[in-house]
Amino acid sequence: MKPKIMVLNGPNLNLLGVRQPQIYGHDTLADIESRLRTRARSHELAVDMRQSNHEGELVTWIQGARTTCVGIIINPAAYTHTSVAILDALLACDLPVIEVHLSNPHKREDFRHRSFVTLAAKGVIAGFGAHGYELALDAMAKLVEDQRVPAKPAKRAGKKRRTN
Ligand code: CA2
Repeated sequence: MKPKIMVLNGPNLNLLGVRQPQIYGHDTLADIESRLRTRARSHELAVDMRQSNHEGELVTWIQGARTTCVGIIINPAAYTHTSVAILDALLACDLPVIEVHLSNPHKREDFRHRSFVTLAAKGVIAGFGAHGYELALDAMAKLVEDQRVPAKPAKRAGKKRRTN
């Protein structure tokens, strides 16, 4: 079985492609999921993409990912700026986490400038619209690969090896 990446989406992202396309673009979550599946295949990975409008459900999914997945990509939407519960679940899951935002929250209202989730994230991808999810998957594939292949031992100084 291919290693699986959990891709989580927070509240209102089910409206993607339907409302406010000037901010969030024309792609629906289903469009994004389909492109992620194709991209995951090229990395020998699988994706499990989910959306919820409920904080507790996202927490439960994060807890479940601990034993079923090798990484989490998350767009926590508005919970980014409010949820200690999601932060704590991500810290406890002991998996690499990448935070994604369609828009660049730093170009928007002040209250969007603070992210609780960033404290648990290896990195953040923001402002590239739906393409950000694919960028996140590429970054996650590299993290997972680097974890799998042990780092090369540092060369020892001193004695030179014979080459003949
Ligand atoms: O830019 C992002 O991806 C956000 O996570 C989106 C959140 C917002 O609260 C964050 O500050 C930044 C809002 C998601 C709402 O999604 C909608 C999609 C289509 C129509 C209406 C809302």
